[in-house]
Formats: sequence, structure tokens, C-alpha cells
Amino acid sequence: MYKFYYKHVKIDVMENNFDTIVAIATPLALGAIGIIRISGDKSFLIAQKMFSKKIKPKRINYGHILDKNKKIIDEVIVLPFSSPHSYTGEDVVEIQSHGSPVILNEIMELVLEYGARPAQKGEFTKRAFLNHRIDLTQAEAVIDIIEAKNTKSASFALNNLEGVLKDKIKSIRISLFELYSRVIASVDFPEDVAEVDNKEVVSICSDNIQIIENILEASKNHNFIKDGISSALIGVPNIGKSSLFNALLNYERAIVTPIEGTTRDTIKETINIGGYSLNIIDTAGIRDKNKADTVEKIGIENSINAIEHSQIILFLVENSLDEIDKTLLDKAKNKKIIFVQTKADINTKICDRAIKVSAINGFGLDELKGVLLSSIKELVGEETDYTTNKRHQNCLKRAKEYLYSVLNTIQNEGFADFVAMDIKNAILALDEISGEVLTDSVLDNIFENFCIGK
Ligand SMILES: Nc1nc2c(ncn2[C@@H]2O[C@H](COP(=O)(O)OP(=O)(O)OP(=O)(O)O)[C@@H](O)[C@H]2O)c(=O)[nH]1
Ligand SMILES: [Mg+2]
Repeated sequence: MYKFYYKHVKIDVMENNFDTIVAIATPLALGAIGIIRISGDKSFLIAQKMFSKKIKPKRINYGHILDKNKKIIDEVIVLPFSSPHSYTGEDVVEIQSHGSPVILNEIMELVLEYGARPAQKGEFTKRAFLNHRIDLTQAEAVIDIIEAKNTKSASFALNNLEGVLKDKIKSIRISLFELYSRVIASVDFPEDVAEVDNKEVVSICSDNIQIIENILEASKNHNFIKDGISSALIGVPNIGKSSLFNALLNYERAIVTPIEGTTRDTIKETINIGGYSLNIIDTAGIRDKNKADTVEKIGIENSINAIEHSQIILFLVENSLDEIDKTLLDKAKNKKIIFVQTKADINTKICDRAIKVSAINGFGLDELKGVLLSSIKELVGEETDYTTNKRHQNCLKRAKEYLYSVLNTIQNEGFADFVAMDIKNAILALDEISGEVLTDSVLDNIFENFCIGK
């Protein structure tokens, strides 16, 4: 049972004596290859008991997995990784079998019978962290890579795994730690160590506040990149919203009919534009509420909500921008607006400020996607090469508040002890990001989001 960590040293915990764990690391579905991963002191021993030949270290071992009666379960490849040169830092064996759920389960059961226990979610990565192979930002990057919905998120998460965020936080920490050491030395040994000039303290803290604020500012974009940007299709009934929605998705997702009020509920789907996720929302046509029935009225309310929750609004018109309801335009005034003129294949009217498209023959779709991409890029702003999650952002906000408190103390001519205490607290908040200080519950919370076998 781990209670508390400080600089990776466990306090009030049992010996670092992990048992041996096993999991099927690939999805339990039909596939060419399936992988079973074993980690812990007994992993080599267990693998040897079930393998047809002597397992050679640092080699790709080809052979068979045999059950307790020496009957062949499957033809496999066994990859042994000796501690500390493995994913978890412990002895690890990966068994590559055929990707059959039946075989994978049979091998898994055999490993359990020979003394391993089933791994919990994220337990392999948790061990990599506890064995100091990676810090917490890198462990979180693993799940971000697995869950990435677009190439951008995947590449930023990969950078985190390589340590980009870790190094960024480390450089703030180094500067604050150096300052803290000098301030605390002057407090503890006033006769021997000169006081640190307040101007210098203010300058170092202000610089670091600025760096933290820049990271927090960029984090808004991280959320956009990770979860996607939302875009609602808005317009009167029958204007062609669902048809355009289907054309952008490239399949018939929404029902299209010549009957006004066909779409009742909002439908959301995600497409990939230039490596970004765009969540497109098809909405109910908005018309005079008095003409609509109860179901349609609810649909209209949902459409208004869709405007409020989207960053890009596509207003669809047939002939002119005057068709757009003024109150809806008003609701979208802080959003990116794109005007689209529909049914270009049969519509000859000219509407200057709108992009002409046809959902029937695809005319204008590339132009529309180009404009969508520029709008996404404007919203995302300057990209960073790393990403942050809510937990990191929370710690950064706390570190920033402590540094502001330092500035406040100095402005009010407070004691140097208080200055030292606040700098120390800022450092501790930063250490939570890397996982050098954290509690069991934070750790459990992070790894609960993982899948089994990772
Ligand atoms: N010729 C032509 N017809 C289109 C085009 N887009 C839509 N339509 C037709 O217009 C009618 C209405 O299309 P929908 O896509 O259902 O319109 P909507 O805006 O979703 O309508 P509601 O869901 O009722 O609000 C259908 O008969 C479509 O076939 C287009 O680009 N060209
Ligand atoms: Mg529709």
C-alpha cells in the first residue's frame, strides 16, 4: 500500500516489492496478432514453465505455449525484457500469439495458474512511474496517445512522452528552487548570508508568473485540439443542412427529405480537417415557433443551444444573408461565422459574402473545408509543441497564486519567511505535475482512466 511520495521516495509505505501481473495488451477481437504482457519478478519463471524451449534473454524466442498436460495451445513468439530495460522497469515478458480471443484467454489463464495476478487498469504504466522510468506527465501522455482523436493530439502527446512538458516545468522549478535556497539561507543564517534584493525576487517571480500564464493561455488551445472544435449548421427548414452535414461526413448519417422539419434532434459527428477534429452539429431548421409542433419546438431550442456551444457557426442561406434571423445572428456575434449558399447545382442567385456549395454534386465543398481549416487555425492560435490537461493546469494555477502572494508580501514589506514559504509552496505545486509529490488518491485517479494491459 503506497501512502505518499516525496521526490519518488515513499513515505509510510511497504517495501517496493511488486507481485507479478499479467494482462492481454491487445483488444480482445479477431486479429493477426495478440499480445500478453507479464511484468514482475516471476515473469521469466512463469513464461519458461509454459514455453516449449529454453527462453534466451535479449532474443526473439520462437516456439509453442504448452498447457499443463504439454498440449500445444499456440505457436508464439516470446520477447523477454530484463529489468531495468523494460517498459515497467521490471522483468517483463511479452508473448505474441495469434490474435484469437480464445487462445489469448487460454494463455492468460495459464499465466494466472502459474502465479501471476490480473493487472489493473494502467498498472504497467503505474509501475513504470513508480520505478522512476517516467514521470507523471509522461505516464499521462501514454493514455493521451492511446485516446488521441486526431493526429495533432497524438503528436503533442508523443512530445509529452518525450519529456517536452516535463522539461518546461523543470526549468521553472530550477529557477524558483535557486531563489528559494538563497532566500531561506538568508533567513536561517542572517549573519552569514546577505539578504536577497527584493527587486531580484520580484523580477524572478514575475518572469515565472509570465511563463506560467503563457502555458495556461496555450492550454485553452490544448483543450480545442484534444476535444475538437464545434461547428453548428444553422438555417431555416429545407435549406439543406442535413444534406451538407452528410456531404461533409461523406456518408448518409442524417435523414434528408423534402419535408420541412425533417431534423428534430441535433446530431453531432466528428470529421478530420487538416489534422484537427471538427465536431459538426446538424440542427433542426429554425422557423417561426408558432408554426412548429411540440417536438420541433424542442428541436429549435436545441439549435439555439448548439449556437451557444459552438465556436464556428455555418449560417445556410438560399438567396441572401437577409434570410438569417437577426436574433440568431446576435447569439452568434462572438463566434466565427461562415455564410454558406446552398443548392449551387440549381441555384443561380448571387450572394457575395457566402460560399456557394452543392451537397448533390460536391461543388464548393473543398472551398468550404479550406475556410473551416483557416477558422480552426485562428481559434487554436499559436500552437505549442506540448499539451496540458486539467490536472496540470490546476497545479500551474496554484503555483502562480503562490508567486503572486510573494509579490504581495514584498509590496507590503512583509517578512522574508513568508516569501520563502510561498516560493516553496509554488515549487511543491509544480512538483505535483511531475508526480514528485502526490497522494495515493491522485495516483489512483490518473491510472483509473487507463485501459487494462497498458
Ligand atoms: N438540388 C439540390 N437539392 C438539395 C441540396 N441540398 C439539399 N437539397 C434538397 O433539399 C431538401 C431538404 O434537404 P435537407 O438536407 O433535409 O434540409 P434541412 O435543412 O436539413 O431541413 P430540415 O431538417 O427540415 O430543417 C431535400 O429534398 C434535399 O434533397 C443541394 O445541394 N442541391
Ligand atoms: Mg435536416
